[in-house]
Amino acid sequence: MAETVSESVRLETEGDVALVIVDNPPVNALSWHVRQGLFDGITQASESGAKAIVVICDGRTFIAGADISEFGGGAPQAVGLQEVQSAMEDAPVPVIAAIHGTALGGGLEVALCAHYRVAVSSAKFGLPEVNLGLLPGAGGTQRLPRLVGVPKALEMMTTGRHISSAEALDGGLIDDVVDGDVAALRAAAVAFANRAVAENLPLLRVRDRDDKVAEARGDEQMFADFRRSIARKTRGFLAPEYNIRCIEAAANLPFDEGLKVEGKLFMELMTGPQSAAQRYYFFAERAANKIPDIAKDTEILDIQHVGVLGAGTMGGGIAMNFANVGIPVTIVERDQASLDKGLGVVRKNYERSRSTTAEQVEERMALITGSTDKNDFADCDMVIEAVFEDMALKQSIFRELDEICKPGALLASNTSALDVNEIASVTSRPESVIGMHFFSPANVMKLLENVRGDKSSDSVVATTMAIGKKIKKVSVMVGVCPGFVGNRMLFMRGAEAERMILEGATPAQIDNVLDEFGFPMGPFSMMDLAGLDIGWKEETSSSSTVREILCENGRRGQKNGRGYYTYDPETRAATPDPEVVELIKEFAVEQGIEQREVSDQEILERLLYPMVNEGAKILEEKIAIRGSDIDVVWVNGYGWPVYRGGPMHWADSVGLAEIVEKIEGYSSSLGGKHWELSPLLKSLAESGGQLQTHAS
Ligand code: T1G
Ligand code: NAD
Repeated sequence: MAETVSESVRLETEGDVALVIVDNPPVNALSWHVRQGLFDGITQASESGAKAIVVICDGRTFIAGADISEFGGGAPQAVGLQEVQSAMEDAPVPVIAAIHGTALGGGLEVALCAHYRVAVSSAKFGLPEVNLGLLPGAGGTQRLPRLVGVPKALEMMTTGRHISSAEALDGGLIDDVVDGDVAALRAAAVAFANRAVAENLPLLRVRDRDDKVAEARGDEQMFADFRRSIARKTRGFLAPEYNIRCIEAAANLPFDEGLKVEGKLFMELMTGPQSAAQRYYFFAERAANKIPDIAKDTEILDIQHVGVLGAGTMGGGIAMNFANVGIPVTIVERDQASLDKGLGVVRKNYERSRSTTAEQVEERMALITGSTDKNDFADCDMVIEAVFEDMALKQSIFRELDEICKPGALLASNTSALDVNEIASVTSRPESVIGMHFFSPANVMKLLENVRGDKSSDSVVATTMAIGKKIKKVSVMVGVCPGFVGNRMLFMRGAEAERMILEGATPAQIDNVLDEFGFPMGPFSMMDLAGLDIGWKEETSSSSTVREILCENGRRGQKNGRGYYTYDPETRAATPDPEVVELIKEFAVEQGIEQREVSDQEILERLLYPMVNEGAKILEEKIAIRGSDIDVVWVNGYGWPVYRGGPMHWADSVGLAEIVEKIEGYSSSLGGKHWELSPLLKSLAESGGQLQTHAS
């Protein structure tokens, strides 16, 4: 017989065992009523004469953490997590945590306060707070290393990685694993509880364990080595270092002292801009999945066989995404040589990947069938075109696909900037045509910019979002305009970058400004990586741009070791090249442009404010559904540092009034379309509105 304790927690009994059951969909987050219910439930069960207590959850997962949506405040007063945890740890009878789905963050911290942990074999465990710019603030930094040891705790807490049940059992995090579903878990946990009573097993409090942390006590070298090993990957992020400091405290201080260190560092992060940005971004990525005018029950096409046209830079990577999730792919090239080259690159990429076993390489290669005949697309459910960026070529291709492909097949173009409506207009089924803009390397980059045509059907729109999730991409739906969202804003940044090198800033100076800001690389390193000669033809070159002049001087970028930078043939390290600065200076003189000192602050404003302005125009034109979608595009597709939230969130944090004033200044001093102020930006600045929450 169940007894309700709070709106999301109930008590049940099975013999001598009391079960405290949490039911707070979708992920049993530790909302105030869950904490209150857990505390009241554990207390009641402890006083009920029950000989043991099992904490278990309904739904798809054990507690997946604190309720992030409550961090902004406003939730009703309720007991804190520490009260819940003390009630569990200090209970007079064995407390067993029964885990399925994902025990994450505060959820794992609750489980660490049980005396024993039992899980289903499919369960996952993690302290991913670092991905929210935080650290585990409910004792996890002190209890996890006491169970799994310092090295594992360091790795888990600075990566946020979810580990499997097998790894958790092996590492001492859990005590038993059972195959099956929640019902099997409940039975196993009750049996474990009864055995604990029968065998009078000790009430093990993790906080009392010391052996695992003692191994690292005073071992400064180990911590220094670990810091060095993650320095490059965590550059600019505060939270990883704060997590390490807490684990150092766990190794070197008594439990309660360590808990104080954790509490202090947690609040520093919680009240700082980085975590605010990363928590905003957590919900932004989930919001991007939702297309307001597409009904939840819209038909999703069943994609069992995919076709990819073109096995060049993009085609090969696109095919890998589908093979990686077990979907057969037919990839078609214009001739055998191009096909062999493309498939060769795919195999090499698989063989190079550390996460792919030799057996998996063969499995995935077996799912990719090469051909030079487009008729082999006849029974594909979806075809993605990735041939040269040329409208006439793409239109002739779509005319052919319209003939070849079965009715209802989804026809997508990977164009990076061309008009998807124009491509669709040459077919008899524009409702089946849409843009699916992957990013290079397509098997690595997480972003998928889906480009909705005027006639793309609801089912085609919903299917591209669903298939994006299936191939583990972060999908964002955007409208048709030149360059869509990402490239369109990038063009504005590029225009100012090219202007400033003529005014006296060097390519290295400009790249360093973005490097400091947190981007993986600046515009000039990016151009060198992509190749300076993309779209360049020697016979028509006329020294009319810096890029043409560099190409005319034999500079192609990284591919020939000379571009805006010179590259070490062994290490690929880039060195600023005074010859390039000289070439730019000469061209500036020819253009009558006087060179001057350009400050880093001016460079930052002139690179990022035009992007913000263009983002606002994109919202005005309803090309993006909401401001936060623009941030998801930039974080996942263009390396915008997530601890700054994205260009819209960042602009709001700088202050829109400040940015409007600067844009008006640059517009009158520099001119150019990209400095024409967006009316939306102006009105939001005046009304105190925000870009990140603006829904178009
Ligand atoms: N709080 C509030 N809402 C949450 C949530 C959370 N912790 N986790 C998920 N949701 C919502 C999410 O917004 C979405 O809502 C729905 O649940 C499904 O999520 C004290 C301080 C669990 C692996 O970082 O990693 O504990 O969009 O689409 O792909 O130390 O969600 O449907 O309206 O992601 O199946 C630590 C965060 C918190 C885990 C499921 N915990 N969540 O993935 O579904 S900080 C985390 C996830 C903390 C303590 C600290 C994933 C998931 P909507 P979803 P999914
Ligand atoms: P690429 O030149 O590397 O590859 C294009 C491939 O298409 C070549 O292998 C070519 O042989 C093949 N091809 C050309 N005509 C064909 C035909 N009629 N039938 C079959 N195959 C044919 O180009 P890419 O970089 O892979 O770009 C492909 C598309 O993806 C373009 O629209 C581009 O704008 C877009 N895109 C490129 C990038 C990038 O970073 N390279 C990123 C996103 C989108």
